[in-house]
Amino acid sequence: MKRYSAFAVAREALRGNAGWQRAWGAPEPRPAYDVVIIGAGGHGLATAYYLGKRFGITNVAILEKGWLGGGNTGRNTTIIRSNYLQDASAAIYEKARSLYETLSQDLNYNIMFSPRGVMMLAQTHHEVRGYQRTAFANNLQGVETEFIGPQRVKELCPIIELKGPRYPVMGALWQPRGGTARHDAVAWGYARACSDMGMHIIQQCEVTGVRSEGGKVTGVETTKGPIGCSKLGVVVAGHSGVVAEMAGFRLPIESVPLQALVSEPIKPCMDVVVMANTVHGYMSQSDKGEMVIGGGTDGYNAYTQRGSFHHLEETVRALIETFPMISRLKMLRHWGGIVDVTGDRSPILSKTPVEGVFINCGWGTGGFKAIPGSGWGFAELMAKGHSPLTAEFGLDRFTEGRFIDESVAAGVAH
Ligand code: FAD
Ligand code: PYC
Repeated sequence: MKRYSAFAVAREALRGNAGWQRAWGAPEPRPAYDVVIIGAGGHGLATAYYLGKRFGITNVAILEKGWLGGGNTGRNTTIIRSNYLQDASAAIYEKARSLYETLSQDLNYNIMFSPRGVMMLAQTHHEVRGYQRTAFANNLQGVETEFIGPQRVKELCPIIELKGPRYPVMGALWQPRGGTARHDAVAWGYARACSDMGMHIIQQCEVTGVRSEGGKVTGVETTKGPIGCSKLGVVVAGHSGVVAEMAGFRLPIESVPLQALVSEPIKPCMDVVVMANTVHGYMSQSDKGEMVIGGGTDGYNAYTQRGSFHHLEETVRALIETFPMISRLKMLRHWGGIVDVTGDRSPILSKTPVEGVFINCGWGTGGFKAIPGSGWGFAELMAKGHSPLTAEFGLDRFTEGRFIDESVAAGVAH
């Protein structure tokens, strides 16, 4: 694959852009691969990439029922932070954040990482104590965060109203190296690099069954025919329960809609990301100028990629009290995704009861930020059977009662 560079842009500008190559191939499936990954979202693609890059495993197919990046990876609001409470979480989210810093260079693909800083507002005494505790924990974990007072909040984000009608802003948990990245570019960058290593990304190929013999996986049934494999990674976010059922086991997980919306583009007015979890809203400004907005999950299980209208109203109300200057903005579009939520709001990266089947799911409302770290650790788990990064996130924690409670750090009401 030819490298992208300023020189390549200049060269192609002079010859009518005729020399660009396809970013990834469109192969027909082979009868079998060493590894099959179900789901070409960020986590599935990153897993495949690190299988190749770190372990030299490239006889890999990534099967996607729709188009790559068309699930939650292409629907999220792109917030990246690693300010979680528990050590196991801080390790994997901080690994991801640090990989994001150099991902554009690593993939030779501009993912537009923007470490503009993320703040989570504290609007009750309880939240002040909670976020101070997180800041202390983060300092011990080597994650750079601090608890800041209201005046600093206002300096960093002048459009905030500190004395809201319901809850005052009492401070914030501030992560200066948190930020955003372009979500599609993360999927596209990994896809291009996987394709370059000879892996097959097969779109419009839905997995409809999992084959096993003597408790060991042998392949999958798909809408493009059966495909054999000796290792299978299930990385399908909101459909994890459905695919697990095909393989014959159950997951402690629920699928719920989460939606987001963007406004018309306006001049730059906000160069940090703000999450206001007590009132249930968060906002950042995209490079195009749109205000990117989201709130909590819907309160019922569903598989529709849209959300309920009353939730939008609640989110917009919350943001207008936090940022009164947006009250006259027009909203351009809204959309939803299906997120997979566990009881302790932490992911599952695990072996399963079927030998050779590995599951990566439960990222819920917050898995975009984790994509590189998750792929790094899950690839190691699939290649070697163990990874220090994923060890705490096994399915066995639900039977052993070793929960990794991140309900506060999740940041999104659900
Ligand atoms: P996905 O990107 O959903 O990929 C799974 C893929 O599996 C899909 O493409 C799907 O089509 C495919 N698939 C499913 N079933 C099958 C099958 N049977 N056969 C073949 N393919 C199948 N996280 C953050 O960190 N920050 C945020 O700001 C943020 N905001 C969010 C806002 C919204 C509105 C939503 C919906 C989510 C948000 N998230 C956020 C969460 C984040 O988007 C997800 O955790 C993450 O994208 C999950 O990635 P994934 O690769 O696991 O799943
Ligand atoms: O996990 O930071 C997050 C997040 C923000 C919006 C949705 N998820």
